[in-house]
Amino acid sequence: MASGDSKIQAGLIWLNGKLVPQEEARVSVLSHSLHYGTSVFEGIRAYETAKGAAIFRLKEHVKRLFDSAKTLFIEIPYAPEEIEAAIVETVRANARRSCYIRPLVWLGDRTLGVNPLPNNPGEVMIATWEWGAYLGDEAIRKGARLITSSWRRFPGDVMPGKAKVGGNYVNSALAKMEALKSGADEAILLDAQGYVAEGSGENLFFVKDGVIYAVESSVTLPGITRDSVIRIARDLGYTVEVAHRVTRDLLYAADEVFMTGTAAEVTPVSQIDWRPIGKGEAGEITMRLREVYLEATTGKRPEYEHWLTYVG
Ligand code: PPE
Repeated sequence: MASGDSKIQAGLIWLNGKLVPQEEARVSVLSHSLHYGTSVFEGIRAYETAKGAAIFRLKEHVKRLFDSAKTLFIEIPYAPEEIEAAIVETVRANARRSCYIRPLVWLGDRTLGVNPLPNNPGEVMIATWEWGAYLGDEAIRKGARLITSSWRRFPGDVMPGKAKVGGNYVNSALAKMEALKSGADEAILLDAQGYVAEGSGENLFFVKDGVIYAVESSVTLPGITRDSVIRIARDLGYTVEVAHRVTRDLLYAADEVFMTGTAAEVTPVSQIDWRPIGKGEAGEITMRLREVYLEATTGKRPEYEHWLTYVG
């Protein structure tokens, strides 16, 4: 998102209990997490609705943040309800109609050396900024071009892939840079056995003969968008199966492929490893799911309103 001289415009940032201007939201250069990647985070979106900004699946994201922190023995010095309230407060304070929300928990400068214990409690910040189409507007219109990365997604006994740990994203960043430098938009990471795991920041789905398959591997992040899209697809009457041990050639032969993520929302895929998927354009079922997903996030679908937290 930020490139060249541009800078993220986060306005007021919630830092350890107080809202402060972005310029004042500073951390120690001796933070354990800066040195070793021992942070945990979330990515959430707020959408503009007829009743003002609403945060999509806030509770589920905050729950995952606490689960991630537990994995690293990081103590979050607030209750989940306090973090939820702080997120609402941050969106409200910045008068955002819609935005991306990044809660981050990290270890401060009480200890260095690999052992982070007992560098607790963690520090907490919540920042918001405007973030458009994750893979660009063209990827939404024409479909994203993916390559299979030479970087594998780490197995669960190497890194905790079910947790959103900062250090995990070195793996994602390597795959993403490889994709961009190869002229593609995004990377597919295979797991250690060579089966499809996910994108660098998205879960993967494919459609074959009218059935929707959610790609699953033991190292796939349990995506909240993925869960929402499975629910929506079933409610629309589609058959959705969870597909394990998906090889890349299964994706090449699919009628449609798409990716889901908080940032990516529902993004169609037009090419994988330079092979057109289906007609080589955004798929019909994909775009139907995208449409209903965006209706759900923007409060146009009463049946999914329980997923929204109005900022007020
Ligand atoms: N897999 C990975 C590796 C991942 O990072 C994400 C989210 C997902 C799947 C989808 O999860 P969910 O957002 O709960 O549906 N990626 C976040 C990070 C994006 C970034 O560049 O930073 C996101 O979409 O917020």
